[in-house]
Amino acid sequence: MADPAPSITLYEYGPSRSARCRWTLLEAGLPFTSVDEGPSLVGSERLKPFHPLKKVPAAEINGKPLFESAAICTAIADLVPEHQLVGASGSWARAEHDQWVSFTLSEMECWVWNTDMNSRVLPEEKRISAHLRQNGALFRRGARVMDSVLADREYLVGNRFTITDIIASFAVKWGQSQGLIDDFNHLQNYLERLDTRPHSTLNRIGNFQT
Ligand SMILES: N[C@@H](CCC(=O)N[C@@H](CS)C(=O)NCC(=O)O)C(=O)O
Repeated sequence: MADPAPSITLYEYGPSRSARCRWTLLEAGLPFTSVDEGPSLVGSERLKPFHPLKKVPAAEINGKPLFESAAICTAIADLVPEHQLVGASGSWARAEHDQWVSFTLSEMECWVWNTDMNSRVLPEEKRISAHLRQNGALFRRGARVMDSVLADREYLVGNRFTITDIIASFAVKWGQSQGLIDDFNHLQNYLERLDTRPHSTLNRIGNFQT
């Protein structure tokens, strides 16, 4: 008898990083319950059992809470190994997945997030604008690496679509929304290529409000 489908609840808000998890769930073909109450969900007590900072995304998978978008996407992909959405644990493809996820979050996404925080998310009196230009330069330093890697391949791991591309493309798209990849043609083509996938959530990015 086939295993029962896992029970999955995704706490999400449309344009947030939860879009990564929604896209992964759709690629995985897994049923899930969505809790999306708009921006009021972010920071609400409803999230406390699932995220210690009451952020989105958060998930409950088979009764267990999980936070951090990349961790949620990877856990979902591991539930459906037949879809080959991520390399198996212990494989070199998995090491490359971990490499690109870390690179995306620590060399690219943190800079555009800091810019958004200090230009539109935080209340005006809490914003610090002194390093906005530096944020852009540091994002571009990481993006240039990814752009050159994508010069001769279509996807980041194993030259096939995986959730690594879901995680990375969200940060690339975020950089595009800040005007930071205008001269990176391979990254622009990468976004266009990924956005042709029927389940792409790339068009959700932007317009984040808290
Ligand atoms: N590294 C986390 C970031 C989570 C995060 O900062 N989420 C934003 C929405 S995209 C949020 O909930 N912000 C509210 C806040 O910072 O208090 C992830 O990838 O899941």
